[in-house]
Amino acid sequence: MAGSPPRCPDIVRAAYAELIVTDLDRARWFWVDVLGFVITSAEPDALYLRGYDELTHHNLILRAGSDPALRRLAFRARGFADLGAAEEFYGARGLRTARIPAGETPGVGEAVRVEDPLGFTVEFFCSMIHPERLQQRYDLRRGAEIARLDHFNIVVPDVRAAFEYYRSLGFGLSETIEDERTLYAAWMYRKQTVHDVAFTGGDGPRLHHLGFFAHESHQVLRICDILGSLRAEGCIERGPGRHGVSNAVYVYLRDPDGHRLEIYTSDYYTGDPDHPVLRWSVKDPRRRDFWGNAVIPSWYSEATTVLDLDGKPRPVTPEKQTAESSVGADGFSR
Ligand code: XXG
Ligand code: FE2
Repeated sequence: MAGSPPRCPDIVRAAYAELIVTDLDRARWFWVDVLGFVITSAEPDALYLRGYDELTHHNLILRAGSDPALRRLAFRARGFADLGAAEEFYGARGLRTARIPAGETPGVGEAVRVEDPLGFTVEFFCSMIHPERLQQRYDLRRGAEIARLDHFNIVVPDVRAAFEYYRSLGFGLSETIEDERTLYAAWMYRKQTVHDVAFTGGDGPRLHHLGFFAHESHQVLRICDILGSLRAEGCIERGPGRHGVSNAVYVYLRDPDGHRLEIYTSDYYTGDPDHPVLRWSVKDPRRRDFWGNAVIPSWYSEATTVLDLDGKPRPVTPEKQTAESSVGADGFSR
């Protein structure tokens, strides 16, 4: 209809990501043998992985390639009409979109891929096959007993612009780190948890980490013990600890290509329509670790290159705002 605003896709949740890894056997060792992801299907150059609670085909694709990168982030949309809504929403902003036929990605129905205003390649799909349920196959569980994907954390040069864009996509805001002048970080959701997406200020677009849910904090500790026993303690980058923001228990790991992931558990429900925002002062030493432990500098500065719709690396724009690490009080800057 003439004059009506472009429709907005109804997003259900953060669903999966595709990472480029430089040695698929080494990546399989880390993600499957050590962390405990389940292989739903395998191709000579790709693995399709999920957690034990995930009822759909995959949460993560690992694809062999020459340089480590993020190929795309994928959100589940509610229905088929939302694919058209995504084309309208991004097309109206002059951004590239592409229709992807059903089955081009194993297990996934027809989809729409876009280059979003922040420079990320994002997919919207509304159907994915349901393989065998593994929730009660306790006999199969290994490693961190990953349950499912929880969230994406992306590095952006302008956190407020990222917040405004995701708000226009219908995301709710759960928590922030800020001062009177600057929004340093924000956590936003569609499913009823603290977040599906969060923003870290820095040179971007880059992927900061993929957050995977485990059911209990002992799984966070156990994966650290396993990595220590394997003399792979160098994969532990930050934590274990309890976050201030989200109240979750966490550890950040780096895979053999340097991609960062988080094992994350015990955050909280955000589904009430009047859910109140929790705003942390950037000067609060408990905001990123409730026990006041320092954030290692690499956590703020290192991140994964992102690819455009054609698979080419995206150039990064330098951080526009004051860096949180230069004003924060989390121990690193103490
Ligand atoms: O998932 C998260 C995080 O974005 O990875 C980081 C929840 C909280 C935090 S923070 O470091 O701010 O406590
Ligand atoms: Fe996270």
